[in-house]
Amino acid sequence: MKKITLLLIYSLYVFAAKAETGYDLWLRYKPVENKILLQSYRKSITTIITKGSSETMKIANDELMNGLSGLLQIKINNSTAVNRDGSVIAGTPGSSTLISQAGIDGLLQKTGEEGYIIVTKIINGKKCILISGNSDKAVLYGSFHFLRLLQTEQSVQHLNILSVPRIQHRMLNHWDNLNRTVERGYAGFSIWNWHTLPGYIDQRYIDYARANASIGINGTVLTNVNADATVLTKPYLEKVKALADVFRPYGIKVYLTARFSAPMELGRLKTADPLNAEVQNWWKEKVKEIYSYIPDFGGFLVKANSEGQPGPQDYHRTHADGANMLADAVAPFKGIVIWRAFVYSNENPVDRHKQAYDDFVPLDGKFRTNVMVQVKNGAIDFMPREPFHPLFGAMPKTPLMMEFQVTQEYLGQGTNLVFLAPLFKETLESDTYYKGKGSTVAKVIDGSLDDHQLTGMAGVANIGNDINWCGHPFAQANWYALGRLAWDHDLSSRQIADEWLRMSFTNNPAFLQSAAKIMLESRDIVVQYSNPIGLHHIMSTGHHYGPAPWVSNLNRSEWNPVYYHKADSIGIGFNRTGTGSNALAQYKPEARKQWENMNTCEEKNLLWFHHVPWNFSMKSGRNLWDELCYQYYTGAERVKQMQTDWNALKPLVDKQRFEQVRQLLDIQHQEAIWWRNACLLYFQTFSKMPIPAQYEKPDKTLEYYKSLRFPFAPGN
Ligand code: BDP
Repeated sequence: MKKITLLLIYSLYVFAAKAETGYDLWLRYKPVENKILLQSYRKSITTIITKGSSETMKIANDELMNGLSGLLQIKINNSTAVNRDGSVIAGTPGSSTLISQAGIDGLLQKTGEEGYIIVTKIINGKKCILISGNSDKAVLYGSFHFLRLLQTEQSVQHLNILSVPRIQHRMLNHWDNLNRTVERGYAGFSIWNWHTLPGYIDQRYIDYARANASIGINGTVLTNVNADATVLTKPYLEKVKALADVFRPYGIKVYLTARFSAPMELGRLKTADPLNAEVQNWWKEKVKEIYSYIPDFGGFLVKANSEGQPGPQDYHRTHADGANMLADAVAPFKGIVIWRAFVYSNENPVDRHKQAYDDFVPLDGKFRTNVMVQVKNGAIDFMPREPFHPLFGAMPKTPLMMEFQVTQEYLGQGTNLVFLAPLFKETLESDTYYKGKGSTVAKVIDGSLDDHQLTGMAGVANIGNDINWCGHPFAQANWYALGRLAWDHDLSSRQIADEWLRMSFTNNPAFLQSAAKIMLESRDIVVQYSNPIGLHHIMSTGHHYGPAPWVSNLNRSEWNPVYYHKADSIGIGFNRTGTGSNALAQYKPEARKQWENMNTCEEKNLLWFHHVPWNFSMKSGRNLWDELCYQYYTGAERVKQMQTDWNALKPLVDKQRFEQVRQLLDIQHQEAIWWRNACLLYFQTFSKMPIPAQYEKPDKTLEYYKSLRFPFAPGN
């Protein structure tokens, strides 16, 4: 009896001691918890045979060795020949005769450059597992997939996996400045320490590359879209080269943001006009210089003529003129240009929702073949909920790249637990109807609808130098989700949440059930307590932290929240129908149908498209005002439920991460109440209707909420 108690105390002690910082992300390789599975894994996996001498293959080998010895808690040996059951053979047909003679040529014809297979085969009479593809990088991807099978406790008995990425360019966009601040970053400072580069290679750069490779990310834009031309100077290119050299064996290419006026700022030219020969030449020379440092440089990401950035329109040229000039410069080196469609102008009185479409649709067919136009998921700006951007399906001749925001600028920043896969999926699964039913946004961006080979998906990174990379322990899941969906947009949010939880915490079924529920509901919850029923952009201005629907004094009209909600004595919402801005006309008639009639419009987007009377009768039977109250109160209440659910998981989570999430959920609950109270008190000044009696009344005044200031809010 005494012995059992001691054992129990001992195991509790060990558990408590294993506080985790989160630095290891989803690559922890903790011992397999399920003892029966562990035994079967140990039988199925005994030896590793990796073939090929490249750095990439060495990385794959080390990952398999480290991963398997961590997971299986036995010594795994490297070997060169198959002489026992359980050999894991990793390599390409070019590097390994074991692979080239294994009868898998047919399969490898289907995997392209980056796809891979993981199959069970009998070789020399022994049961083996083959991880193979047509490049070393593909083998590395396959190795991470194989490890994931064990991390998530899948069987490895009869493997028959073939996996090919749906999207060619799977990228992170860092909005990192050269002074190490991160625009819209909530996880500390930039991980790029420009000052100590190129001499000092932080272990983090390597770990970053490894984490990205594990989820198939193959490109990274190192610098902010609000670009600084300094990064194109020699000393900085030497630093960029150092990073590119670290990332290359992990299959990751480096890209930079190009400041359009760089020829003037660095080259002392009088103009940056893209049709000017001297300007064109300056870029050609600059590009040559870049490739002399980084022979596989990916290309440029450009924000032009948007929010004060310079661009071709400064010279009365089009976005295509600007993009093509850069495209011609990088084309000889096989580089690409990613030109952003996030443009709007305060001189243009047209609904901001419509401006990018108006600017870009006439340019369809005018871009060089190495240009992609990068479009945000929605037409306004990464809102908690947005209808899909009308450009998807409207530029069939141009490869459109998806831009999601992984950093939570508008979804609770660093303090809220919000899993973004449901948001990403909502956009990807939206039907544009542009080639009939089933013309989803996913099929536009994966090139399948218009037969584009050049395809891409990017996420604005949420990574900083915080010990756990992303600030909120659950924010790592959004980095993970971006990579997984860029590889395969058919994966469900549940599957991604489940994988990430198993690898980042535990395979314990009780934990998984409850934690997955928290994650999967979290995005709906943040919408409910911040921007329900299609409200948008009512965050505080500048830093975007918290609510400020009352702001109306900024000189750019579309930077004022009142521009978006248009509350008045009659109702609330932005009329984007034919009697209003008619942004709806930018969608195909069948897509429009779900929104155009106020009485049948899907309610989650109602106030996005309609100015709706306060007494309008909603599907619930409540009038609009009461429904607004219901949504705000329910959202805040559901955060309480998240807290209760999380607290119940205490015995199953290490102390450090349990406490971090617990405290952050407390903050989130306070913030949800702040959103609820501030918005309802403010909108009530228009509706003049009471908050229904069953709800507890706000304990502070509207004046109090209006007086709040956050001069040092992060990310600004
Ligand atoms: C907005 C951000 C701003 C970015 C801009 C962009 O508030 O910081 O520069 O998007 O995407 O959401 O260019």
